[in-house]
Amino acid sequence: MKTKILKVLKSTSGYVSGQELCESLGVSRTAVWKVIRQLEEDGYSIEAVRNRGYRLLEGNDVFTEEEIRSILQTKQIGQNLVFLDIVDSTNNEARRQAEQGAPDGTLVVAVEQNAGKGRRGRSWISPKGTGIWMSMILRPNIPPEYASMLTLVAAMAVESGIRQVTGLTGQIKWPNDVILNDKKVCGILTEMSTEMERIHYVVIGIGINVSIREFPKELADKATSLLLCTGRIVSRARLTAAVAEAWEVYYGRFLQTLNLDLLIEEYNDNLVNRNREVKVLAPEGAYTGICRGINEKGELLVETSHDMRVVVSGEVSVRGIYGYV
Ligand code: BT5
Repeated sequence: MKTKILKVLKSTSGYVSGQELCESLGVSRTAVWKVIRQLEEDGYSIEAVRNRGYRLLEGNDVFTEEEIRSILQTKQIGQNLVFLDIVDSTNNEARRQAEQGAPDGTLVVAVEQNAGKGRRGRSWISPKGTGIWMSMILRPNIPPEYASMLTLVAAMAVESGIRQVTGLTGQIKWPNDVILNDKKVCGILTEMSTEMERIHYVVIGIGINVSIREFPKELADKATSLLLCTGRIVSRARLTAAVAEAWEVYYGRFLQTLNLDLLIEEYNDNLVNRNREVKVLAPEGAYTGICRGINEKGELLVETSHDMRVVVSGEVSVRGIYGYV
């Protein structure tokens, strides 16, 4: 019945009265209403107006396993798709699945995380139904020290996915943030398990704020969402697919050279703060310099008044002089 009601709503541009639906399906008004509620829970926006009926609004954000599968056009990422309503952290789940032998390219997606993680023990807020909280499992045959470059590749894929789906051009804040309107719309967390000098698996966690309307006070001036930037509801399923597809393109280029040679120019074009003054917060002390872009290993070059410093991700934060970016 759900599919039938959905079909009627999709094929009608105006309102469909509850009465019509009841008669054509031979069910009660309450039954119809219940299905409408289920469709809304799936992510369809349905307007209900007294004496006129129901109308399907555009800009739906249906986020189900079937919806993602029906859009995804990747060779590998998400071919094994793990879709969860709620999880502690998709990175944790991906690690558990990887330990159980989940294949290269497995994608773990959740509607909600109740213990989303940032780097260095920080937390990532991931409210239900308002973002893409996902992790990819990769099993690349590369030395462990190359893995930090994958975070940069993922940031490029996210920026490209957002651009394709919304038309907005984002920027990348080295090493793991994607920025829109000078605020963070996406964060990336790369974790790995190594054995000897080999990578056992890498998990790349991606959090994209899609329809968060309001952030906690302490994040309000540095976090944003696609809804806040576009005023529109963006389809999480389409964006998930677009990011996964873009990932395969950029990752393919990375694998050709095992460095960022083929990506560096595009990366630096999108790098926030390029040729501007930045403050580097390193464990041995803070210093300022002009950000000159990344090198082929994904390290950030910062020119101080004395020399060119090479900043390696890890314990370092880079800030603009005036605030978050
Ligand atoms: C990150 O850490 O930016 C990595 C975030 C990775 C999240 C994804 S979601 C799917 C997967 N599963 C996980 O458990 N994690 C990954 P970091 O650079 O350390 O930034 C964390 C900081 O960003 C926090 O301390 C807050 O200040 C801020 N923050 C928290 N939630 C945010 C949000 N939703 N949007 C923007 N900023 C946020």
